[in-house]
Amino acid sequence: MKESQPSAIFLKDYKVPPFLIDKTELTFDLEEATTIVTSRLHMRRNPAFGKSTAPLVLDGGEDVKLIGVAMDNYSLPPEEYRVSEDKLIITATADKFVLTCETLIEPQNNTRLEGLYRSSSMFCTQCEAEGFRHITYYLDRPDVMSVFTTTIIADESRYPVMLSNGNEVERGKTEEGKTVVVWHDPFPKPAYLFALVAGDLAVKNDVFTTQSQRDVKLQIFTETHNIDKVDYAMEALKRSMRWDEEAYGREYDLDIFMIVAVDDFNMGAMENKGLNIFNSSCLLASPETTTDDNYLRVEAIVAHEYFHNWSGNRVTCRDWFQLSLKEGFTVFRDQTFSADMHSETVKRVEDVAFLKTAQFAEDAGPMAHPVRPASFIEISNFYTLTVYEKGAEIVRMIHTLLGAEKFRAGSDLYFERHDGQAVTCDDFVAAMQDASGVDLSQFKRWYSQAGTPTVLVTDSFDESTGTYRLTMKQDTPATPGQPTKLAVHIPVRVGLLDPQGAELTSSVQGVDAQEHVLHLTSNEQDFEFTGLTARPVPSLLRGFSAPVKLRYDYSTTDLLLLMSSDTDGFNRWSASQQLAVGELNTLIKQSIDGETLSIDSQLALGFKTLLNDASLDPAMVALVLALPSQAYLSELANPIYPAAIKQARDFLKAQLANVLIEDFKRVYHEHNVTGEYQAVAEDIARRSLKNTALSYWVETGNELAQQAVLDQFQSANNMTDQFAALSIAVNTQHAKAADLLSAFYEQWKNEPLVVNKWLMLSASQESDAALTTVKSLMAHPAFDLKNPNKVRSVLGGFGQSMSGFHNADGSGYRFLADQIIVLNKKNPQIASRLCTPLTRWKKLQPELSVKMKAELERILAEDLSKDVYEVVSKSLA
Ligand code: B3K
Ligand code: ZN
Repeated sequence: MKESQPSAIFLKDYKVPPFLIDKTELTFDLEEATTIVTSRLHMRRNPAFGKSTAPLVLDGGEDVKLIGVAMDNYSLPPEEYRVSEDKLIITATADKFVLTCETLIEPQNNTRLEGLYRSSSMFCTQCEAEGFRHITYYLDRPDVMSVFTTTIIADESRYPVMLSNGNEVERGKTEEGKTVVVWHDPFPKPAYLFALVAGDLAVKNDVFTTQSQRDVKLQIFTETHNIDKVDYAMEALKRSMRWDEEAYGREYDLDIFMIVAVDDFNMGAMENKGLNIFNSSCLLASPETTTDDNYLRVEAIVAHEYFHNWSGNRVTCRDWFQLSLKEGFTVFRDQTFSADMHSETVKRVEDVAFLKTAQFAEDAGPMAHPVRPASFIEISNFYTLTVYEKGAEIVRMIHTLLGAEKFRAGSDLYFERHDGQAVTCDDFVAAMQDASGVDLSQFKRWYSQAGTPTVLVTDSFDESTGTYRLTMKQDTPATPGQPTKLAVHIPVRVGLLDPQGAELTSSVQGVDAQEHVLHLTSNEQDFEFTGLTARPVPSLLRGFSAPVKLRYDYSTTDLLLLMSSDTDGFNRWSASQQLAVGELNTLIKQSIDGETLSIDSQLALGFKTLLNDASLDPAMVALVLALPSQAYLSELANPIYPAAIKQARDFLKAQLANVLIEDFKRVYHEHNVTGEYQAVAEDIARRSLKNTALSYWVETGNELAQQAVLDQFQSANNMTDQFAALSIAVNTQHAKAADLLSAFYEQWKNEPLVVNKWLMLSASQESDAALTTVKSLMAHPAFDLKNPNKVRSVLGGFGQSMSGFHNADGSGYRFLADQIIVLNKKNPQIASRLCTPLTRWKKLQPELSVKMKAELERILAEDLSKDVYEVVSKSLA
């Protein structure tokens, strides 16, 4: 352990920067072993800071070597500045000056993948949040916005493509014959949006004509062998540009928009101004190599990064505590875009299922934090589901409270008021409030309180007056550092059904409607619905109108009614999930108690109706048929018994399969999609139902079904069907599963993105030999510890498995901890992310919990990066 541990920084300590940088001129001289960066920073003291003689303190990483520093062309002698581990401090400065810094970096040794680094043969950058300081000394904070001019000098034969933000303004040669390219970005931006790429890349060109009839040049760059896989992303980009004009009135502002795909990237993609950089897994797509889910992911991420041009770049964050200002809003925007492109209900179900599984778990664990955190040790740890997904739910609730029109007025006001500024979540809410006249003062607590509120609902019906009353109680659990909570403003969308499933009109506070938005603002509140003749069945929290855990004691009959009749598609799904969770919890308890599992499943009734209703969207039917995941059941459980969860889920799936075998078989055949592959909603829906039906049919052990899996694997003309067949074979321990896995690898070994899928599936197999498998995967030629996608596939996949990771002897935990210790030095961000499954130790069954905790303690005893230290120390606190 280090002698002094990293310390936290606090939102309450925010101060405006003492200096500003009006212009930033950067020159990169790119060589194979070293890169020399020369910066000329046009600086002045910040009038908003007040009169001061404070020294100039610039941020820089350990990996930046200072060659020289000059102020207004006066070269500073060593006694006039000081270099510490992460700062350059210059004691005496004028009020206005040009600071020149020359630094040396080694991109080829940069395994953290922050700052300037190499991926394959190219140079690329990742600067958010604090990567720019690994390039040169700077005021690396988002409220310092500067106009950048970037000069790239490189050998053109190796790096014919040299890109940075903005427009290319000059091109020439040095005396030694190297090529010089100059880029200028007219929009002031923080350093986190800086980007540079140099490499031997192929390009696909296109043009987008904006609503004001300006032509924007669009370019997507990849390594040559991948350029045939960017057509879908290009179309998605054009759809996004049009959508942002129509839905938000936001037009693109530069004359060129570029995207570059790189193989080594810590996350999905990055919204650098005019030059987005993408993990190739989030950009490349072809029918043979990409599944439907991945197609939709490409579209959503292309849209997300593009939308940041306004929500993030034109209006950015004042400090990193405000991260959700841009991320929550942009996730909401990309979710709405995807809903508009495909099915609104399907998209909502998928997003909510993810939120309830992963974000709720985070919000209930040791890393729980508010959407606007009050403190952090390492900001990279706060690119979380809470900041992104719960942040998007907050924006969605504002949309619900204001209505579409006023929400748009609020967003227009926000962009108009703050264009070119670095602002806060409070500024966003203020714009929404000012434009709409809706009071959001209590609502703002959603930004500052961590934890998922529970809403407990009870009801009563007064026959004499025809009045139905809902009583709602809200409670937000204690979270680290926040023992007590205040009531939040929760919008609850509610409809009422009669016992036959027909939608009822009722009156709430004089308003007659079939659906009402109730405002739960107190700890306990009553809502009265009048004008009813019989006790209704309530359809609560329609569309998941707030990120809460809603508890209402539905009977099985009620749930079956909602499942078949609710006009709200989301709540039909939600009812099916509640029914399934109830049955699974009964089975989990039987398993824990050592009883023989048995259940008279009512779910089968609901499933049968769905499988025989041709009027339904097959994608929705598939979502209803998908039983709650092991991860979601783990989130609900306390304590978690992994083996019991797995056993219960397998048992129920097999039982449903046997009861409904004929329906699954028929639906499988009926939903085959013939003809050329298209990633369109209708075909995606059919494939998803077909493959879900196959997964059940195979559970029965039926020979025809076993054969259908093999046939589909062999004859599929697209990755969705082929990979579905493979996954089903693996997950059902098909006799030929191992053969198919080998055949799949042989077929695709030259397609790294497909190999990643193979690694993930192989690593997450449920088997007692899982650990041996994972060890052999890490020794496989396809594996590379330096590539985040491969690490995520193997170690992330392993962390999801029930039998392998949670092996009773603790060997799964020990293995993961060993890998985290190795990666902690190489790539702290990735190492820190891998800790997530270990942070759940307090919720595990006692025998496993102690073993997991011991591994966290073992990690903590190491010399740790800030990233890993924060997660592990908070988990043990
Ligand atoms: N803004 C980036 C995420 C940067 C993560 C830095 N550790 C991608 C996105 O949310 O669009
Ligand atoms: Zn984002």
